[in-house]
Amino acid sequence: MKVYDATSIRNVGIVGHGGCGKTSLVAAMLFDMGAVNRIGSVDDGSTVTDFDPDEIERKISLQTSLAYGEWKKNKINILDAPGYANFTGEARAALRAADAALVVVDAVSGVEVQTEKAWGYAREYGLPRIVLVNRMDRDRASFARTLESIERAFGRSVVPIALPIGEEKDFSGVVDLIAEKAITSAADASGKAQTAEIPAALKDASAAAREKLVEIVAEGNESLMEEFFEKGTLPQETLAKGLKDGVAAGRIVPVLPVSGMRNVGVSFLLDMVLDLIPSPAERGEVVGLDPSTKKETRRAPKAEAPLSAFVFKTVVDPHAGLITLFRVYSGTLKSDSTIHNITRDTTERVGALQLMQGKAPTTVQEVQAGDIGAVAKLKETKTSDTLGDKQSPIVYPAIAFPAPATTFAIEPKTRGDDDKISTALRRLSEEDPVLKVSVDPQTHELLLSGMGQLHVEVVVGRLRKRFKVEVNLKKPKIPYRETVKGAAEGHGRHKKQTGGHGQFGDCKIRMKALPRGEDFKFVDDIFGGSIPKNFIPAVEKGIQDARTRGFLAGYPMVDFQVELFDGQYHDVDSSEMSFKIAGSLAFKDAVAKCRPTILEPIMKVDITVPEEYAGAVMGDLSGRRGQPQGMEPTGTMQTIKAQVPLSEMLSYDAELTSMTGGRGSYAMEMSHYAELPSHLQEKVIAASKAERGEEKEEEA
Ligand SMILES: Nc1nc2c(ncn2[C@@H]2O[C@H](COP(=O)(O)OP(=O)(O)OP(=O)(O)O)[C@@H](O)[C@H]2O)c(=O)[nH]1
Ligand SMILES: [Mg+2]
Repeated sequence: MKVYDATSIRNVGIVGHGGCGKTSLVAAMLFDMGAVNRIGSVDDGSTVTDFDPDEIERKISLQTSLAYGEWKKNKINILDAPGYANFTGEARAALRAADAALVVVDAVSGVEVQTEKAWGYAREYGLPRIVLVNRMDRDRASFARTLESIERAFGRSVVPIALPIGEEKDFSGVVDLIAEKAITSAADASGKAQTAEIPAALKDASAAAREKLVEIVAEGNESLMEEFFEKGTLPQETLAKGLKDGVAAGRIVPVLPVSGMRNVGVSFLLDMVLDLIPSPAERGEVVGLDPSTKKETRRAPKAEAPLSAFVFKTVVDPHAGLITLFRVYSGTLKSDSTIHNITRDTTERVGALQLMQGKAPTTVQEVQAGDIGAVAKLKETKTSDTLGDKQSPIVYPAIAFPAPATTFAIEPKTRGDDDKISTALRRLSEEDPVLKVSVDPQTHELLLSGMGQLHVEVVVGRLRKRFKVEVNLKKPKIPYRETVKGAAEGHGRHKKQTGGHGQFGDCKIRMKALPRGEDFKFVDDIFGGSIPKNFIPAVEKGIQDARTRGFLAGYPMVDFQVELFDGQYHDVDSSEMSFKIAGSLAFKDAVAKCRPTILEPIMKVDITVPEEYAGAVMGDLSGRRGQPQGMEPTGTMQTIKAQVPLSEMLSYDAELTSMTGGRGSYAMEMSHYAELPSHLQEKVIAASKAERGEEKEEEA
């Protein structure tokens, strides 16, 4: 395998809305580059980059995968990211390792929710972009209409660099506006594209489109502007150079039509990847932090520089174990070497280095600055770690993964499988940093949180297939809490006279509500020794124990204060146990007079939907006791902000999908606790009684 240096590599991330044809397009790119000998198809499960059994079964991408090929002596590394909202974390990881984003838009649907998300990520990472209007061969495909939708969403920076020759089933080639020629797909099976004269019917439209392109390119550059005014146009070389600079600066985003499945426009796309996207060398120095001084430091993308590499993904392979995918930013990573994990300050042994063509590895001796590679069996390295040279350390910023929005309680179908599940989930969350596994401290349920129902279901499938454990998913129990609204005194007296030693403890407390979030405060206000000092902690302990068991429905009681102000004791019969019991009796006595109530968790929710659904989503939220907090336009979408009780959001993912035809997404995080409306309190109390009754039966 040839080693490529930083001047002859392009790293592109392919992103866009779910199902817009990214993986099929990658299949065609690989075919045109000669990396595979037939075009893989998503529908029959034969693509290079959708290789996971779940991907093949569901016919969608679930994780970012790598592929590469050689085009005109350069290596093109492709990161094929999933498009579905449930896997946006993967798209972020893909773009983190890329030098440019190919943003794919469907020629029928135009810009969609995840197109805008992907665009936003690419901007955030400062990546040059090319927009591909894909699936041009479909019925009702329209380049002009799709372009309008792209301009509406992304503004005037987008400009076509090619026009389609024919549309729908007649889509047969593209007009290259830079070189002013036609590139048509081959009629034979070779797949080799042919160049030709621009068809007469497209001459005028092409001339007009080229003029627009020339104007936009000249706009950003004074000397080009002068040349443009002088000659009325720009020659091909000048135009190409100006365009490349504009793309690198993010000032211009070229648009071109393509069909991955029919392999039309793909060789032109590969040319444009080479011509317009900066190589790692051209992207220049990369910025990170010196781990000891925390100061900004830089690395040149040169093979001779000290090593630095960033881990953008880890994959669990059934045979090879954990595989680490990395991008080398500087220096050269060599097979069979020892390197440093700078993030964790540990040493790692590197075995055989590999290049990944989907799931198929090719062993290489080294991976140079600018290139992307893989290595199996690193011990401690995780996603977002920086690997490098201990003597000249640098750390690159971690990938900011989105917070999971949907939580399920998970339990084994077979009793006793709990440990197996925990171990398996830990492994799976190493591979998928968006996944969160936790145990609710209050309800003790094992919780699995993901971006949405689909994400969690995929994880459940992996538990079954890879780890042979079957689980049930349930709606998680709501961690309700209890509190009091008033102030009152309470008295607790524990007295028993059975045979020899008696038991005696007596205490009086004042209880009052505290502001939300203050939890619990205990004040010792005993004067004159009515309870001896050594028994006072026992009273507090008794109250602490009682409050965790709650009063109304068994939920922990919070946000109140207890002052212990009086009591009685007996020289012989008093004990810690007696005062603990007295404390809990006083607690119950006081709570009953203090207007106890139930609190529920309220979530902060951001829902992003196309404008036309905003009204319906708002209406639906009010049915969920939601309180709108405002609306913000984001591109052609609206982001609705609201506070909604957690109990109303348990199956929101599925409901939002059906409400918006899969065009909405949402994020959710804990906001605060608020009082549960009284008509719902009765239900919660009844449910908890029923459940505790069942538990007692089970115990008996
Ligand atoms: N007509 C037509 N169909 C296509 C084309 N490209 C892909 N498809 C079909 O569109 C569907 C989705 O294609 P994929 O390549 O999986 O799309 P994707 O963008 O990778 O999907 P995700 O990764 O799951 O977001 C499949 O049924 C493909 O056969 C195309 O150029 N023309
Ligand atoms: Mg895909």
